[in-house]
Amino acid sequence: IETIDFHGQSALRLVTAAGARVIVSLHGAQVLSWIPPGGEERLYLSPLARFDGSAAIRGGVPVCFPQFAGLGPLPHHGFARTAAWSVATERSGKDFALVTLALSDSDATRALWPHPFRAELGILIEDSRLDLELEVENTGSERFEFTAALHTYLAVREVEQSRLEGLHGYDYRDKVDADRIRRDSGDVLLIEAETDRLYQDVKRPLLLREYDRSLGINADGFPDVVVWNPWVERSVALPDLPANGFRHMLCVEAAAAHRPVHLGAGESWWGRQTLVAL
Ligand code: TA6
Repeated sequence: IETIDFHGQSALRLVTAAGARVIVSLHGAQVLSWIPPGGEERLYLSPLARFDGSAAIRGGVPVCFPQFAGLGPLPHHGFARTAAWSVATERSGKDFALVTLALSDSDATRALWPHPFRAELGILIEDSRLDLELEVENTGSERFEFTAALHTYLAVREVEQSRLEGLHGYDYRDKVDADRIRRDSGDVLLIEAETDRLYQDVKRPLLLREYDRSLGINADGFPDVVVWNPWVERSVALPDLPANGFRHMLCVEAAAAHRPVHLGAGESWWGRQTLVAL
């Protein structure tokens, strides 16, 4: 585990003896690269991503907290992804590397959201697995609620040739169709148009299949799954995504968004997302 400069930002690089590697920026606790043993990048990071702190970084795994998307009055996806996190713990062994980053309330967070809290993101690589665990503790004396997500940008060779399995039969809220509730009826989800869906209470694992590789997507504590691809027109509206960027990414997000999480004084919650390169 070493500290590096990544596009002008302070970041940590984790490496295991088997050759797995991760880069995580302290800006937003955002994982920006994950290469399992074998050498292929499995997260999408936009070549036009901005690293000057003026915006969230387009790609990797933004941490959405304490608000998912526009579900409340806070900035889109909350403030955790644009905050400076600090290193809480670092551990590594023969086969694994683990860091935990932490964010607590400050004048800046309380100006937006008046609650004392401590959030931690644990990042673990072991063999072909990446585990991200978000823990939130209510360190104040009053109850609060939040929504959250790990907004994972998966790298795909060609999104139209990718198949996402495991969502069959689940209800989702369709943001590209006036937030209508629909039920997924296909055996696999194919991305052939703008897609922005919040699937509710999904049993995992999911499987993302490409013609020559697959990815297992598991989660615990995050009941919901968001699937997002901006497709052609919406990509044009995103200045930090190249025109053909949408072809090489698919967001499959672990979320607690359909129902907010309620935390009483002193209580904590955690949710974990596990990716396994296959
Ligand atoms: O999680 C899906 C989503 O909320 C989409 O609606 C889309 O706007 C995306 O996230 C990206 O949001 P951002 O604020 O990073 O541009």
